[in-house]
Amino acid sequence: MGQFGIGQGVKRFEDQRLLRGEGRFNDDVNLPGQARAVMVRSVHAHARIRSIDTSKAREAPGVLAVLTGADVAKDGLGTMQMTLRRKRPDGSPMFAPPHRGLAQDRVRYVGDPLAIAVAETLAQAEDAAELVHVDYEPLPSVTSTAAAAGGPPVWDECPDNVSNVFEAGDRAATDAALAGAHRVIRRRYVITRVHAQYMEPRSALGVWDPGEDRYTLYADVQYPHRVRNALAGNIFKIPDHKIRVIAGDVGGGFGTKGWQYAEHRLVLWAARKLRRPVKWVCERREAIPADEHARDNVTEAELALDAAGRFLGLRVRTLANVGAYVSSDRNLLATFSNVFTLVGVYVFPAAHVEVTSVLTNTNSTAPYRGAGRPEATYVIERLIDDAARELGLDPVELRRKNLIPASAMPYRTPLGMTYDCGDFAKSMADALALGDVAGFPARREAARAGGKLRGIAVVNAIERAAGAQPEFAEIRFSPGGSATLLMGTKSQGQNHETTFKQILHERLGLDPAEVRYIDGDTDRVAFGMGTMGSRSTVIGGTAVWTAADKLIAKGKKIAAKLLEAAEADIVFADGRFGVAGTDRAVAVKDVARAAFQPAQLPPGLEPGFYETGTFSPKQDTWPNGCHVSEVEVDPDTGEVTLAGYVIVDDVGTVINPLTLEGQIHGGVAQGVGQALMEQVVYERESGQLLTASFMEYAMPRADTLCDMVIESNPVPTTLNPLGAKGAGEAGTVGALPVVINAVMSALAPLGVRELDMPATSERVWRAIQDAKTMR
Ligand code: MCN
Repeated sequence: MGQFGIGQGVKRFEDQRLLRGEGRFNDDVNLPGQARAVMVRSVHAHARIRSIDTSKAREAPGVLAVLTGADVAKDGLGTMQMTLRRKRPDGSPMFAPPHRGLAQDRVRYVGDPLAIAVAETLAQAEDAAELVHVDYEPLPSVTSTAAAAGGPPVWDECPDNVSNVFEAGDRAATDAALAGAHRVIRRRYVITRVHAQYMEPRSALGVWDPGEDRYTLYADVQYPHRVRNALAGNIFKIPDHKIRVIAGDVGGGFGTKGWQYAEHRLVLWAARKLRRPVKWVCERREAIPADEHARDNVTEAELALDAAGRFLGLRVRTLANVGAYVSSDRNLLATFSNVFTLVGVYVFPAAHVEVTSVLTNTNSTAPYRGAGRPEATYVIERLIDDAARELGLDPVELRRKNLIPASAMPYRTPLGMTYDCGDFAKSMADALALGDVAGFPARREAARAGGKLRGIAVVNAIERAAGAQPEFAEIRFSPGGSATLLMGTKSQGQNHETTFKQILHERLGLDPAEVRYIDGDTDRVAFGMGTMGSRSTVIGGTAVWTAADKLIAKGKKIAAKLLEAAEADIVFADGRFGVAGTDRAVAVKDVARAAFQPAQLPPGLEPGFYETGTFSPKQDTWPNGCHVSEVEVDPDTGEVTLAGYVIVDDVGTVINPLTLEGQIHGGVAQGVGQALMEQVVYERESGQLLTASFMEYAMPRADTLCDMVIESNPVPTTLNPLGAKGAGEAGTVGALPVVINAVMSALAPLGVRELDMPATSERVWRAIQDAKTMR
């Protein structure tokens, strides 16, 4: 409706503030009397702590406190709680050791926090941290996923380093399908470890108010309410109203700005001890050692086909690296929750997947844009291309033959998921046309004439988004008639203010410029689960819709009185309550004002004009899409250049095509980054982190990407009144496989059969040289 309604390409309202440098990021918050904290982190991958000598540090100028794991233990700080009930292969309970905030007897990865130095100034805290002397006894370590089981134990209590095993699908049916198949294609794929590299490194500012005996944490987190609940219930063991968490503007989160970082509890704890605010800000070079990492798995996959090229079964065995600690359920999310999309958009009579989560001397892994879906899509889509190559089939034909038809919706997959709707064949057909796939051979020839190898790939992606967890919205009118929208989700760059104001405008007709937007404050917003799993638009947006519906219902009663008409004759449209068939109407603002004046109200109606909405969907939505990409490879240097990228996606009803495009762009960039260059690398022998700074950790830049053509093939879902599906991760899910498949397509004529990400020029060049010597 109108220029701001659903479906309009509205420019982001928040940009006015952000582009002028008037945002309020966490580091912009500074409080009187604030002290600065610096973390002391392990320099070893694995070591026993013989002793920690803080005496010199404590005597250094300006130092207020130097605290260690022994202090944490003395004060009885708790740990996060796990609710997942996984098992180890022998049936014993999952081994999921939590982090205690500061390591107490052993450090288990490079960067493991073991002390915190607090001083008057940052420089003084840094100096003090350097004076903390740790007497380490180095121990053997293991950082490699493939070598974890059987490597040196990260925890003595878990000698084989296997934390837990997760299974889905039908093992016997899949074994039978593979045994009876015409052909079985077997491959091993490695998905690298990456870091989210948000623009705003993490930070935390802790405050303790002795008058109220209450904590306030300012932090750039994705789920303020759940951070509060965890800190209150698990760490400090106090009622949750004793803690307030405030997240202002957040410069990116991508899944790994989650909820159990040690620094959150440590700054609050130190603030109470010192009776003054304590602030910690992560240095850019500290980020990779300090933050949760992502992905990192090794998969053996088997695809069974009949003689006609129909898929019969899929068997997948994955080793997933969870790092040294499993501090909350979310550390396991990416390892299991989305293996369910391993069968992709294809008909599979049988499938079985087993994920073994292994402990290593590395940072914990956590959900990161896509959280398991890019990994799952990578496996199935690479396997299909590899099968096509091995069997001499056209990869697009092979896909088309096995697609789940739109007529089969809702479709239950052998991994137990029900896709509610989608038209995969149309998305693929549209993408093939947009990407001029038919014209590829000519482009390949032209590239060859210029000494380049050109490759193409077509990939279908599907993801699970916006699952069954509640979300909250409140629409609050003042007696003066102005409106405030309060949301339980937290924007980290996903333009929530714009999106939710559009939905509010669509339903209540309010001018976005006249609506105040609030999120990220547990004192002001009653409830929230937060932003992850591309859930905010679907669930938060429906909560807005629900609250608006309640206001419309109440408004009709008030308007009936104001317009001297029967309630049944009142209709609401375009922000006005009117009497049907007449031009008599009142604006929602006027109804809101009247709602605070008892004399204006029908008898018995409660004054006030504010309503909440809490929506909990019954099941996930299934955003999907087709990605087509082309690359050119320089055979002399191995350099890969992205030459074309087309996406046709189905996120159901599009709320805002402009911001959606931004989300897809960003998501693709993250997928391309991982496919071509990003990687956290540890030295095998020592377990040392080799990629702690941007000198070693390569990030994609503008010239890494190419123009993208993005079109929609929306199939609205009936699972929510908006018809929307999640979108925030869609770009990444398809980008990872399509880029590597395109590189493989370019290299295949040279005989290159295997290549793991990242497709750096060195790796590609080596693959070309190896293929030459094999011939
Ligand atoms: N949208 C739309 N129509 C839809 C769905 C979404 O127009 N049917 C648009 C809206 O503009 C909406 C945005 O896409 O605001 C994202 O919506 P949604 O899919 O609901 O995702 P969330 O808001 O829940 O964001 C989470 C998602 C995830 S899980 C990661 S990781 C991620 C991502 O969003 N992290 C991001 N995008 C990010 N973008 C930025 N800038 N920073 C991050 O940290």
